Amino acid sequence: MKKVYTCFCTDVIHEGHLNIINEAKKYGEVIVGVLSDEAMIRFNRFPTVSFQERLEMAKNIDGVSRVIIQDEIMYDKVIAELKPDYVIHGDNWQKAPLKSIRDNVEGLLNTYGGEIIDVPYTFNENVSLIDKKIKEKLSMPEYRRKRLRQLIKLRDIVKTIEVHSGLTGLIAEKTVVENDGGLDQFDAMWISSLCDSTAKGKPDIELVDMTSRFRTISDVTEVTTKPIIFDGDTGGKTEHFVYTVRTLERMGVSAVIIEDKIGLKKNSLFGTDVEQTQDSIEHFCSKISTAKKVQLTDDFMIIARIESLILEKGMEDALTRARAYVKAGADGIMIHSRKKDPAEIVEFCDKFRAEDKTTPIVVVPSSFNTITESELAQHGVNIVIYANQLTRSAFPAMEQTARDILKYHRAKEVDDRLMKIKEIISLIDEL
Ligand code: SPV
Ligand code: MG
Repeated sequence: MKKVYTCFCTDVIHEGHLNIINEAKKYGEVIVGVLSDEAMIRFNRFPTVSFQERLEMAKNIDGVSRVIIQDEIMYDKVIAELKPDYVIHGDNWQKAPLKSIRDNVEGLLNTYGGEIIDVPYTFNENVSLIDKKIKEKLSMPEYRRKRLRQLIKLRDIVKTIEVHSGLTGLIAEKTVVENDGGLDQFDAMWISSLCDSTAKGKPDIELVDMTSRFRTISDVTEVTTKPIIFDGDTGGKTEHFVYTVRTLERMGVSAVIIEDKIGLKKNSLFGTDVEQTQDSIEHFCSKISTAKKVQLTDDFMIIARIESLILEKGMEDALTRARAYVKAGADGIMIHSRKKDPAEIVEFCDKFRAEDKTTPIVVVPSSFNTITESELAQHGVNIVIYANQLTRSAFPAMEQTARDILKYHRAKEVDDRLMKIKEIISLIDEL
């Protein structure tokens, strides 16, 4: 009997999947691959049910003879092992970004005369309602909040991009690219104090108040499902910070990062060009431990950010603080640097990892931007944050458009580089 293979990366079996199985049955024995969590989050969304449950779901479909695990998006391994006569899939993979997967399968099948069967994708009200419901579920606080801890376990490095509005949230949520023979997307979002303030035309000095920062979170959560790391600046007074933690938990934020500075906070990238004061170890530790006590969920993370390298206090000071903050209850450490050379970050990570194998390390490579994600991961980094690149790319583009409209006394000359009106009006999904 011929072998027909299909791969499922879904939390719910709906009529679209059953249609594929029914078609597949016409060609031979049906084998279903269930995509692993690790692979699923690279191009689709985070699973809302466990891998085990997804396996069971596939096993229970009438007409499925065997269920196997597919642990990579691309089919190389699975096709080499199974040598299916046919691979069957919805025809939605004829378009990017899924087309790269279809191309991969086509190339592999061509080597021995296997064939692809494209089944018309089932678009109907019921299927799109199921799809919407899964998304809605992922955006709910109790699902979103715990996802950062899950990602740290699943990913070599959690890729995080800055967002400061619904629109930038949509970019973080929806951008999927074909890269290095695979598909990729961001894992999480960073609500940067710098970009949240800049978007409001304000300096990054804790001037934009928490009510306004929470409003930004709310704008982002309304249109996204990915987990959020909130830039909490210094956390302010401990008596205030405890309330911030409770609110963030309630909103479904996964983590807050607070930096060990006191008094008027200025952006770290000014370094020692401006006056900034580092907090005492004792005081900052007490802020961490007090907040950990009021935290209600096990999911939420309080991450301590060390400014010793920024303020040129030396590596030993940074490491001493890291140890103390972890002991005080910090769920992670962020180490920051404004040097172009990543050497001091790498040195910190290696030394910290030599004595602490598990506490997550976060870095923000705005200045030391030559180091790659895999190099960071090799030095024990768990979360990388691209903290301001979206804002820094948008501003010059908008400014140039404004200049050109003034220059030409009309908008025709700028039109070619603009998003089409049709695209922008259909960018936002309607309920
Ligand atoms: C931010 O994005 O606001 C940060 C990172 O705190 S940095 O600007 O590098 O200090
Ligand atoms: Mg900041």
